[in-house]
Amino acid sequence: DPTAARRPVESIEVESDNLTYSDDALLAQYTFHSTAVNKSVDENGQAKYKVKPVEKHLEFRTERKVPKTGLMLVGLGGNNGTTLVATVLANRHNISWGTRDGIQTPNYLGSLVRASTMRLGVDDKGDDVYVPLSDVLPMVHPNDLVVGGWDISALPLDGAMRRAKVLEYDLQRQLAPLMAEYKPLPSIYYPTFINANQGERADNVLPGQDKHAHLEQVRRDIREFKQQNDLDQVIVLWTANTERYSRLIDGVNDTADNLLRAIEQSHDEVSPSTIFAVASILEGVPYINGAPNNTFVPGAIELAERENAFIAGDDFKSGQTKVKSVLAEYLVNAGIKPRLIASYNHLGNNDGKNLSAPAQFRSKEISKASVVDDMVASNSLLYKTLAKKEADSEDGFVKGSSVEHPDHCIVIKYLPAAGDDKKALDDYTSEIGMGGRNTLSIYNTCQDSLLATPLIIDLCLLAELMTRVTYRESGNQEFERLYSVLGLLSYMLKAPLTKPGKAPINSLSRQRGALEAFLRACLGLQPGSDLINFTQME
Ligand code: NAI
Ligand code: DG6
Repeated sequence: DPTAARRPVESIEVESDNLTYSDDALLAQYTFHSTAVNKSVDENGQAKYKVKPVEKHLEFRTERKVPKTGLMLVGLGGNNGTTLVATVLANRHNISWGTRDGIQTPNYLGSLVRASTMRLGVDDKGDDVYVPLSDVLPMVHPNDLVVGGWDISALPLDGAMRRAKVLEYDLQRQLAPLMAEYKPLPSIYYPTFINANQGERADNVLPGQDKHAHLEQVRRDIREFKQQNDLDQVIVLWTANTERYSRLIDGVNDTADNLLRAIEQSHDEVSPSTIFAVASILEGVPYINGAPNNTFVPGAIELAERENAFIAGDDFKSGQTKVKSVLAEYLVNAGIKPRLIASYNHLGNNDGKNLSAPAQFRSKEISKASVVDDMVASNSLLYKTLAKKEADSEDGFVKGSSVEHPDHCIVIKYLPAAGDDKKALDDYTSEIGMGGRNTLSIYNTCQDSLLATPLIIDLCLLAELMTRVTYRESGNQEFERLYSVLGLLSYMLKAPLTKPGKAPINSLSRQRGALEAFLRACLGLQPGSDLINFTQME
């Protein structure tokens, strides 16, 4: 029975009236607790807060059958694409390889879902019990993913893996025959969106400049991939070159209908990534943006909402920025005031080569810089609200911000000899007590693609899960899908896309906390709390 085969062993059994098990679903009753705050300022300038605890009664329904899932990568032949396929194949076929340190076995280290645990509760001795995240709800195993996709470079993946220079020779040697079977589909190439230096690898492109024809071709590709591999679900993920920003133009990309018309008219400002996003939305498959491009122009978000489709982005949060989202939070929450954050890195892979032009670098600079904004804004004791004139001044590093901000700069240099081993240096200089200064100097080096690959896996596995969860407020008849923009995937993303008008949350611990709370809610369990542990109350 193929259905049974696709249902992973559920190792957690909840004994509670809050959770009902049926053959095909978990039905959880969940009370969501929040705190409503009304802030005012009295005549003496003193802030006053009126607070009300709020409860919302929800039901979550999670389908238990795990679908046969395909992952289509845009940028399949790049460093991340080839490393992802190689990682899945090495794990699936249990291929070990020799290194100068001995024999290395395959694994999914770096994946939140496959290599991390969460605290489920306490045992009868009061000791914490941890479970792998992958065991909390039925989820796809990455070994079962059917991977395919597009690249503007035709090189089959054995050659593309060699070109990427990420993996050890002995692993490449063993994987080569399996990798050779993967051949990227021709893709959309509009040269103005990526660095001109990428032109030399663009030998696998869809003909012509008719953007509507390109949209239809990508839609056909998704349907055919699904059909040929007998898939129940497909996730499309952009891990192709960083594009320059698309200009936001009223009447072109501001609404869903205007965007569709702009594609019909092959408007210059419609990027390849936006066409992939629109194709995925129209095919009803989740689309995730792993690069900093502003793929999700307002019209694309509106289209996703209208079609009840799932989207998420932007830009994998893999190394330097992940650390920043932890350090900035630590400093600001400790009452220490970061005054200066300088982040440099140099790398020598094709990503670095593409980012060496100003327009592509600018996309990356925006997403890397935004990650401290909410933490800075959270502490008005450290950072003052600026008067309008001050906020608009050109002097500061951040223009137009209404909150005082640390000086923050991002520098990326392309040095080919560094290959995929990115070297990142950060200086965090903060103000401490009584006018003192504290400098933290971070040196972060790793293979960039080996950090990014597990994030791709997590994004795919969690997005798939989120397509199987529906909810309703008590009293409502119909179950609804989650909101189109999957903000719960923020942990993996540098500049989390949110519902228009909602500010992103960049704190890594809050991002992880929200994911854990979601998984627990689907089992009818409240979020974990350490109150008892720390107070030693029985
Ligand atoms: P890469 O340059 O090795 O791979 C990108 C691939 O996309 C290339 O094979 C290129 O031929 C292809 N491509 C370009 N335009 C395309 C199009 N329109 N359609 C299909 N294929 C296209 O880069 P890498 O290192 O794999 O990174 C991929 C993306 O992920 C980049 O945008 C990068 O900025 C982003 N990223 C990477 C992180 C990492 O740690 N490796 C972290 C955060 C983001
Ligand atoms: C150089 O910064 C290249 C980029 O693509 C990064 O490697 C990538 O965005 C990862 O960034 P971070 O800041 O999370 O290490």
